[in-house]
Amino acid sequence: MTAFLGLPARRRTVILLYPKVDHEKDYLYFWMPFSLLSVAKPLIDDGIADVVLFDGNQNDARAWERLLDERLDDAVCIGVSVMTGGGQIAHALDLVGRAKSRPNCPPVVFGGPHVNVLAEQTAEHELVDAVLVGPGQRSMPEFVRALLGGQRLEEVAGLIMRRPDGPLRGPDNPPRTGVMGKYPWHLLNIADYIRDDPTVAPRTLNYISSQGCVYKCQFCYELTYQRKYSAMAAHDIVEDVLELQRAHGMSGVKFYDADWFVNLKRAAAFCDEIIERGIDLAWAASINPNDIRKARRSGLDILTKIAASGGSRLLMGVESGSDRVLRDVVRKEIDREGILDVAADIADHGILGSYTFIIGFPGETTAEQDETYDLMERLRELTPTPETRVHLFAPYPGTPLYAESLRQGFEPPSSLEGWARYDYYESQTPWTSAAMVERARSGTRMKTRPAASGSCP
Ligand code: B12
Repeated sequence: MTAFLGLPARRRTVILLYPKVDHEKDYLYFWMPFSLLSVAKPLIDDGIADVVLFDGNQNDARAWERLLDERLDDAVCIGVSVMTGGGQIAHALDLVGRAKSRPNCPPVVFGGPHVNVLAEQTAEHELVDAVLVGPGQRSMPEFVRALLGGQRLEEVAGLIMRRPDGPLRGPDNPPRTGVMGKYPWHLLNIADYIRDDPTVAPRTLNYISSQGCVYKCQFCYELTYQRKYSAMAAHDIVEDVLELQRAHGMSGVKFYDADWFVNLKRAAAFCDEIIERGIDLAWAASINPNDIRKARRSGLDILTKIAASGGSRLLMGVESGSDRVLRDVVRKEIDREGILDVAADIADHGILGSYTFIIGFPGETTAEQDETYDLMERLRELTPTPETRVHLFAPYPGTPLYAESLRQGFEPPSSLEGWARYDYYESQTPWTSAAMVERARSGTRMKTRPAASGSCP
């Protein structure tokens, strides 16, 4: 049916590739690639394949060539994770090109946030044999089974594959992810990822305990999850945290969920269990300001629980200081006064607020930008002094503000190669001037160790 099927049955290894992310010079916070840990887990748990995981943030191209020397003969496929921006696509194409130049290269399948929004365009690239749209927990085992002859390719959820007579498409891959947690840590050298994070603890690791988000921020990729939310139970997170403590001496955990507090009962149960079991842990997580207001409305004193259980920092996208932008452009479901109120509450509990802003929304006026910088100053009057980080608005495909940006004259790349050059640190829109970029950079003030230039979201 296709050249892929009929791979020698002895091939039993899936190579997973997380390409390097280019960041500020000497950026330290490269964290474990949970995208691929999530994809690897069912392959291993269900005995479908052995997995090797190559993290380009920890290993260079020579290490990749060595891995190919050793494992390519045995590989059933190479799975690549890419997000838009950050140079990942360029690194992916370089490393996949090296694999493809070898005669024994198996099919290469791309997945991840970029694929989830620009699947067709990605699938057109000559180095890409197939793409899998959506969460990989379900699609990747099906794809590997199909390559090994146990399933038909057209049954693989989320599949798009180029063929001479038009693309082959599998059924939709639903956005709810299901399985999470108890990640296959043995695929990584965990010690390489432990960071001395001044806002959390000297031995901090990252962790993902949920996927999806229920809010509607108009610039955000999470909308592609269609507001479907999957999350681990509180007790399972605690058990995983304890395992990382026991095995690796981890003293702090930084949750990188899109919004760790979507399920407030889960958040409260996590805090309670940490307190009741006397677990010595510092932790940080992402939060939407409305989560705190929801907790208040239901009589849940979530901030006290967070502080009492070692929660040291809350990361919150504030986005703008202008009520018009918050309401009409971002749809943040909160106004400037509401944000100040929530931020004051966070500070009053002794928790470090880390607030991110976006400058350069389509249609945003200079006066509205001034309001954003003014809000930053107001927030910095709080104690403990919050961190602030300013991002330049970059239109990300698949979001409502991307469509709006096109209407206002933004010209997007038209190929995977074009997206490979999409640099999020530089202005991407015709309405963002060099002066705006300079001013945005001066708004970022983060707490980093002296040795660590570069700041961490
Ligand atoms: C950690 C993180 C980073 C880390 C990098 C990761 C690392 N290991 O070091 C850092 C901090 C470096 C980073 C940087 C950036 N990031 Co980032 N990051 C994240 C974050 C917070 C978590 C990623 C994660 O682990 N998710 C959990 C996993 C399980 O989900 P996942 O990655 O989506 O993977 C699932 C599916 O996509 C799919 N899948 C993924 N890979 C593969 C591969 C195959 C083969 C298959 C089949 C399936 C598959 O299956 C997985 C399981 O369901 C996400 C937001 C989020 N919570 O997801 C943003 C996110 C991925 N980042 C994003 C972006 C845009 C960036 C930046 C480019 C810009 C920015 N705004 O921050 C920068 C790069 C800076 C630069 N130099 O330009 C966007 C991507 C949007 C897009 N269209 O691609 C996200 C989604 C945030 C957002 N809401 O906008 N990031």
